[in-house]
Amino acid sequence: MLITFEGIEGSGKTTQIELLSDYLAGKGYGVVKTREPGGTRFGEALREVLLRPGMDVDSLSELLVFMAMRAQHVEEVILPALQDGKVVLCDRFVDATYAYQGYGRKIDLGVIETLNRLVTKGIRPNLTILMNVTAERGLKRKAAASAMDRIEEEDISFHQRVKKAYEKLAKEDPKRFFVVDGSLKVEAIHQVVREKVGNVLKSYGV
Ligand code: T5A
Repeated sequence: MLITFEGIEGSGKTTQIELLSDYLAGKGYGVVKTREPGGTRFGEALREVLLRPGMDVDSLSELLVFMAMRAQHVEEVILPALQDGKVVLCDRFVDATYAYQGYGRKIDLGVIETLNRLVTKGIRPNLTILMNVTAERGLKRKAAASAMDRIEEEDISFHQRVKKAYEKLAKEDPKRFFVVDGSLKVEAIHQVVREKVGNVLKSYGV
């Protein structure tokens, strides 16, 4: 079972993954918590370079590095965990590339589709939880929490395009996406997420 969390910067994905992971582990599920960009030694090393403030990265190069990291992540972490019957909780996955590189950087969506299919070996999330907050709110949270990385430093219109893109992706695939109001309190969001995930696990007989 692959459950992905998506959303703009500071939407609260990481906070919710931590809570959900602890909750599911407490219920006896085997849980693998992972993230993109990163998730492997190779990916975490590239993440640091890719997000370094001030690094000059061309859009196509950025796309290809995200895809290289995903190929390694699928092969080394996600596929083995799924084969082992684990519940995999992944902080960002394929949809982030459509939202950021496709709609944000305006790279052809067909190219992203082809590369995503290649590097994921056809794996698709069973459930995608989209944390929905305004770009202003998300960026304010991030700015209060830590220094901004290279992508977070993009102008507000870029982040607004990414937010709209996520909403569009969710509308196009309503069976897979579950949209959560990310402006609610942390515990209130966790309750909603927990209930949804519980129902989905039940529907898959997990
Ligand atoms: N990227 C990624 C691409 O461009 N293409 C791709 O294909 C992929 C995979 C790094 C960047 O990579 C880009 C997108 C990103 O720009 P990342 O690792 O997800 O992606 O970035 P992070 O910086 O780790 O995470 P985010 O910025 O997205 O933040 P989160 O995880 O959404 O938010 P979180 O939980 O860390 O919370 C942020 C702050 O808000 C508080 C938290 O305590 C924290 O201080 N908070 C709340 N405050 C009030 N109410 C709530 N409900 C709150 N929930 C959290």
